[in-house]
Amino acid sequence: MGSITAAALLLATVPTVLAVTFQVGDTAGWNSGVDYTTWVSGKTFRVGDTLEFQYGLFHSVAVVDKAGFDGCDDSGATQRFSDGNTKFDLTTVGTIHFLCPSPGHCLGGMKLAVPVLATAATPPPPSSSRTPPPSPPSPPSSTPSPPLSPRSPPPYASPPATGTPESTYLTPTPSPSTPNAASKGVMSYGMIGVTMVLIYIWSH
Ligand SMILES: [Cu+2]
Repeated sequence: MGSITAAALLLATVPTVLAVTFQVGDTAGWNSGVDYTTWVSGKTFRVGDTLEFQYGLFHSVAVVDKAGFDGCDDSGATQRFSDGNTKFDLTTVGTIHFLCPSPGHCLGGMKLAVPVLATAATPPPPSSSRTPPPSPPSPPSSTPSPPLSPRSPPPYASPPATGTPESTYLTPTPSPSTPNAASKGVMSYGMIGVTMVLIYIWSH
């Protein structure tokens, strides 16, 4: 997937992805006999998320401070709910404390401390660190240049296959150097190769 597409998808889905509704206690709900410390552990709560408390007539929800939480004292509760299905929006960073004010319930463990983190950081700029990787250094070109000065008899010293071998042997003519004629050079190399082959054959 291209980075632009991924970024667009991410941006398009941020609002729905980040808002999570937590069912407090999962299927057990807000109830006695549930270990809410265990329920909280491993979960990440952020501003914008929602806690949903579902509970029966014998329970309710009180928002307290840490002292109230520790001492199971709801006298200083800042909010109370008893509708049986309380959706509590997490709006501030920090730990928020709940307890059930029914007598003995908090002491029995019906208390909940939720650490709320800030909203997930805004997605990083899509193309900030997307510089292409450095191209590997090209290997040094090590094509050996062919020898420029022929050390064999010139092309015309080599007759076609029908010629007499003696003439080839006996009339080595110095090579007229023609350094600037590329086509002549190619032809010369070809002819030199043929000549050397012929010399090899004839001398054996
Ligand atoms: Cu209760």
